[in-house]
Order: sequence, then C-alpha cells, then structure tokens
Amino acid sequence: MWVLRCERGRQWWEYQGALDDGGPGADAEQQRVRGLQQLALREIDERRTLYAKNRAQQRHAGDFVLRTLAKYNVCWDGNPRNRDETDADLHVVPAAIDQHDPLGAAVFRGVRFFGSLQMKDGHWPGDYGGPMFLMPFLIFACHATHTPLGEQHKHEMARYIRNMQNDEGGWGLHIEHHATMFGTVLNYVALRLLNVPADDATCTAARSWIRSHGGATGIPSWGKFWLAVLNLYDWRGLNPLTPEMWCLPYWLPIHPGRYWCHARQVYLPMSYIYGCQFSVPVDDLILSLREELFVQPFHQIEWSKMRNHCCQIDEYFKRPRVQKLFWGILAWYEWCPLFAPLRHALRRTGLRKVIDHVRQEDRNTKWIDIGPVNKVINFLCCFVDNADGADIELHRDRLKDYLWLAEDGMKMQGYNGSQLWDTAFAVQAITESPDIAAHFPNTIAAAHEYLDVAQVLEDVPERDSYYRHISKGAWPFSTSDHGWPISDCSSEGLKATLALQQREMLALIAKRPDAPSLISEERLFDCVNVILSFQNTKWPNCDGGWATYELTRSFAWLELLNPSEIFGDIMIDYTYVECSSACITALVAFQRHFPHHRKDEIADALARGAKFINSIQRADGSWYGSWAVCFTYGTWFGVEALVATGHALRDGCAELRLACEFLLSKQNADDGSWGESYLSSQQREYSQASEGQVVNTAWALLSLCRAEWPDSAPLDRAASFLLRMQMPNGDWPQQLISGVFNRNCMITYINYRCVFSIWALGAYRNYLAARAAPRVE
Ligand code: LAN
Repeated sequence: MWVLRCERGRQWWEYQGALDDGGPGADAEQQRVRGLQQLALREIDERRTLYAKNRAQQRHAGDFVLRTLAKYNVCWDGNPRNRDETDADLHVVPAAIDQHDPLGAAVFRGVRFFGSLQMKDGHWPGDYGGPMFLMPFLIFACHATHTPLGEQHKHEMARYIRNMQNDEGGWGLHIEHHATMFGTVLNYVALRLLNVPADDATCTAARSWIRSHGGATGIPSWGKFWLAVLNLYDWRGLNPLTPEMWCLPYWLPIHPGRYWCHARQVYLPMSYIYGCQFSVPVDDLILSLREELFVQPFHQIEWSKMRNHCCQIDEYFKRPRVQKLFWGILAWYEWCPLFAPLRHALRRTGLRKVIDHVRQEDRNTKWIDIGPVNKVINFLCCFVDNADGADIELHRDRLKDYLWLAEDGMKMQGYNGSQLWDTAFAVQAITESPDIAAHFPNTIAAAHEYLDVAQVLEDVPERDSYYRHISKGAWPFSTSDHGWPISDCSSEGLKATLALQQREMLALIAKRPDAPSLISEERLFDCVNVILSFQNTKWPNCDGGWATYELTRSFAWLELLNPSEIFGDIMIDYTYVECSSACITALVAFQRHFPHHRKDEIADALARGAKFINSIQRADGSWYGSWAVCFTYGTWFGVEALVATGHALRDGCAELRLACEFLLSKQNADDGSWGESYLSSQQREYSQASEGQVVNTAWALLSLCRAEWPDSAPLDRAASFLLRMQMPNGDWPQQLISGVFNRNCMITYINYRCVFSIWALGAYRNYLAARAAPRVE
C-alpha cells in the first residue's frame, strides 16, 4: 500500500508492500487499522478502474488517493488534531447555521472537509501535476545516472502515461493539450525506458503519430537536448548552449545572470552538459529507438540542418531572424576547426564557472533545486562531473519530493509542491468567516505553525556572486528547504500571518494545549523589507510593478533570443498584476497593524504600485492573469489592488466599474457561473469554456463582493452555482485545469476548487451582512 509521508512541508509517497492480514499476533487496534486500510484500498482501486475506463472524466483526476486515505485516516501523516475525539462536537454544523444560513452551512461543510485533508505539519498537500514533459526528463536522468526507480514507481508512472494518451495517440505539452511532437516523443521514450515493448498498443499508436508528423527530428529544443543525452540525437543538431556566455561581463543586457531565474537555472546546467557533450553509451534499446523514432535512417540525417527545425504543431514562439543569426555565429564558433584552440582554452573556464553555480544552487535548495527541469539536469551534471561524488545520493533522495500519486497514476509535479501557497490562501479563505473559523481551532493553529516553519530566515551565502536577490523574511511557494523567495508568496504569507495574529484568531490559537509561539514582529518587518525590495523602480525597469522572484534585470527585447519554441515570455522577470496586487494588498494590511513602520516608504510604494495596476488594465476593464486561467483570475487581483488603495464604486471609480462590467459581461446566463478556457492564456483573448467552472465563478464572485457591486442579483446567482456544485461531503468537483505558466503550459491547482469556493461564499455572506447592517460613516 502507498503511504503519504510528510515532514516540515516535505511530502513524498512511499510504497510499503502489499497489505497482509496482520497475522495471528495482531492486536485489536492493528486489526482495526488493517480493516480500514482494506476499505481504502478497495475504494482506491474502484476509482482507478472507473478513471481508466471513463475517458470523459479523464484529465480531471481529483486527488482521490489522498482523499480516500484521509477519509479512512490511514496511511498518511494527516493532522491528527483535526480528528481529535474531544473536538467531535465542534465539527457538527450548529443548528442555527444549518437551518437559517445556507451560505454559512456551505462554508462550514467546506472547511470541515478541507480541514480533514491538512497534514500534521499544518500544510495542505495536493497534486501539482499537469505538464506532460517533466516525468520523462526524470526517467531519462535516472537512466543516465543508473538510478533505479523501483518496480512500484515504474508501474504507477507507466499507468499515468497510458492514462494521459489522447485520442490522437499522442501527448501534448500538458494534460488537456492536443498531441505535440514534444509530448509524444518524450512520453514514448519514457514508456520504452519503463520496459514497455515497442509492439504494445500504446506505443504503436504513438509511433504512428510521430512518424506521420515527420519523425523526432522536429522535436523542440528541450527535447533535442534530452535526446542528445540519450544518444538519440546528434549534438550538432542543437543550437549551441555555450557555457562561455557565463564569463561575459554582467553589464551586458544579454548576460545570463539577468535572465528570469527559471530560464537561467535551466540553461545553466544544460550548458554544462552541452559543453561536455555527454551522451549515454549506445545499447540495444537505444539502437532500436533510433529506428522507431525517425522516418529516415539515423546515420543519414543531416544534423546541422536540424538546429532550427521544429514540428509546426509544437511551435508557439517562432524564432525571429536575429535569433537564427545569433545561433549561426555560435555554431560557427562551436564547430569550426579554426576556433578549436581558442574554444579549448575558454571552455575550461566556462565549465568550471557553470558547475560551481550548479553546485551552489544545489546547496542553497538542499538538492531540491528551483524547479523540476533544473532538478534533474543538475543531478546529471553532478553525475557527469563526478559519478562517485557525495552529492549523488543527496540528489537521489530529493527526487521523490517531486512525485505525486493520484488515481491517474504517478506523475512529476511542476515544483516540490505548492505547500505555502495553498496554506496561505486556505488561511485567508477560512478567516474570511471568523465565526465559522472558531469551530476549527486545530486547523487554524496547525496552519499557523506551517506559516512559521516555512518562512525563509536567511539570505543565501555569497548571494551577489551567484546573482541572487535577498531572501531573508520571504515566504517561498513550497517549503523553507527550497527557499527561493517570491514576491507574491511572501505577500500571501504575510497576509495570512496577519489574519491569524489578530485578536479573534489569536484567542483560538492560544487556547490549544500546545499553543504555538507567534511569528515575531521582527520577522514580519523582514518580510516587508523583502516586499519593498522587490518593487521595480530603477533601470532597466521603473514601472512600479512587482515581478516574481527578483527585480527585472534586463529588457523585453531579450525575448527575441528566447530559445524555446514552446514557451512565451521566459527570458526576463516581467512585472505582473498578480504579484503587484499581492504586494500592494499585503503592504496595506501591514500598515493597518503597524502604522509607523517605514511609513513613508510604504506610502510611496503603494502610490507607484497603484499607478502600475491602472496602467496595465485593458481597455475592456480586465487584467490578463499570467499564472492561472486567466482574465477572471487577473481581474480579481486588479480589483483587490484598486480597493486596497482606496478606490470605491460609491466614489464613482471608473476603473472599478469597468472591471465589474467586464466580469458581468462574461457571466453565463443559464446558471450564473463563469467558465474560462485555458485558450484565454494562450491567445490572450477571453475564451469561454464549455461549462461553468467553480474556480472562475469564485474569483468573479470575490471580485464583485470586494468592489461592493450594488446590484446583488448577479452575485446571488453566482453563489447559488457554488452551492449547487458542492458535493454532499463538502468537497467540490475537480474541473478543467486552472493554472498556467509561460502562456502556453497548464498546471493543476487541485486545492483551488475548495479554497476559492470557501473564500467566495464567505465573502458573499459578509457582503450580504454589510448591506443588511446600517452604514456607519
Ligand atoms: C510557478 C508556481 C507559482 C507561481 C505563482 C506564485 C502562483 C505566481 O504568482 C508567480 C510565479 C510562480 C512562482 C511560478 C513560476 C513558474 C513555475 C515555477 C510555476 C508555474 C511552477 C512551475 C513553473 C516552472 C517554470 C516550470 C518549469 C518549466 C520551465 C519553463 C523552466
């Protein structure tokens, strides 16, 4: 049976062998647990069969392995205090709410259910899958580094890949995407490395898709890189990832130290492997794959002509001419014998610098690394540099942090989890209804503990030489071990902490027998310091907005050199409505608690920030959201920022009115819902989904409540939709994929369906209460 383990936010799935009957020596308690495990196992198996059979339900896996373990309270490190017998009566919907307050009752049932999923360290776990290119990379890296995956893991991984194959016979960039060369070739090779034979039906269908679309020569550049590592592509077929670029002077706008940290941290280890031109030895499987993947004989392929060749179906960002010119020059330097002596001399220096930066990133993140892509390439770099090094095992140990098990199988996640992010939102959602939160003191206290352990308390060592911003006081997206600071995660973490460290909630937390210590004022001040330091006010960007992990360090024209055909806007850290709004609202909340701390600086930051938010509002009143789908998400942040900086409809604020009118124009007439498709993100134009979506409806309802839209009728219809969609156990259904990055790739936020429904219903309940109460001016 699989067990979900957890430690200070770190979460991983472990296989503990088949269930036995406990044997004759088992005592009553052991037998009771065994019985529950059997029930859970049976339910999980049924779910899986249903899932694999029902194509319509596919791609909407709803974390039912976790939910089932939580329901029977077995095989997972859940929050035992949420199940405290003595608190059982606390969790019964009070009659007054149940009978007279349907909104309150829905919030209550939502919190009760969602609280039952909390881990013992106070964070909310969940499936952070979605992208279809990550697990193949991990499987390739394990193959190259002789890292065994284990039979159970391999079984679940193959199950996942099979479940995700679409009707065309291929795989896309993410679970809801049409087939692409990238997704199909990567998952095909991954299956073959998992010992699936070439004549298996899944493989045959995939192979015919690949071959009828021109073969694997047209795979996008990140795929070319991994195929070259596997000896399935020639290094001459890649545009050069010249490690010497790292030795350029930093003042050049194209210095890699100025890229968006994710692009930087991916191209860094790639350039090391490229610089060494490392490939695994050829064996029978590789020889066979060379025949399976290509339409022409492998040895007749003219590799140097493939550098800019990309299957049209995959191409989201088309290489501009100047980029091809740039690559042409680097390829000349790379392959022309004339330059060989110069290259040898420079390469040594380049490689030494690059591997030093790779190792520093490993140490800074305790071998988790900033994301799934650099995680496995850094691992490979360490192996290539020294296969017996002490860090090999440290890397191996952190692979499991990225793997998640659900009813669709085992997948690699987009990060080592979204622990802090989900917890910070959960806290804000629950504390929106303080009277209901009062029934869940254990949930609240545990969440506070997680906020406490997740904050980053130190800067990384020698941060300037490694192009790192300050981190001290920030909150990360996942865990403090990961530790990369993020502007909006810091802000959501700060808002959540402030929401808990106010009188009503403090009283709740302090009542617990093991009452946690509070997060000190000093630490809140450090967080504010980070938030202020993230605002863009100087060269090369003075728009007053906030980017993600760092300041914007170069110019948008660098995007002309974006080497990846499949992602947009990856080269620099741009300023976003989400990050900016989160920072603005956090500073406003902070100001309310500490009116004298850095008063003028904060006022200044808020004034510039508000101007930035105004400047990026679109003519139709909406904001484009970059990290979830899409205009409903962005507009929620836009509205929150406007309201926080003192704009109000009753004062005739035109921007706010326009934003609300935009939202209302997208409400579905039949059921009062909102439903936005991921195509909005890709195409940057609003695109309706086929059905109303819980999360879009919640964002729209939250926005209209915050703006205090005077006509309650559309809000009422939205709330009714959320009530109708709630399931009897208090959960909401998992619908379309709702997260996104780099315009083109989608990612699952499994907790949004609960968090935002609870939050929006709570906000609507407050909105109604405020209207019923006489206005105090
Ligand atoms: C994330 C996840 C969190 C997300 C928010 C905090 C929600 C956002 O408001 C700011 C950006 C951020 C931090 C973000 C950036 C891009 C990430 C790291 C991801 C979407 C998770 C996975 C993605 C990463 C880039 C995936 C690997 C792919 C590459 C192109 C390198």
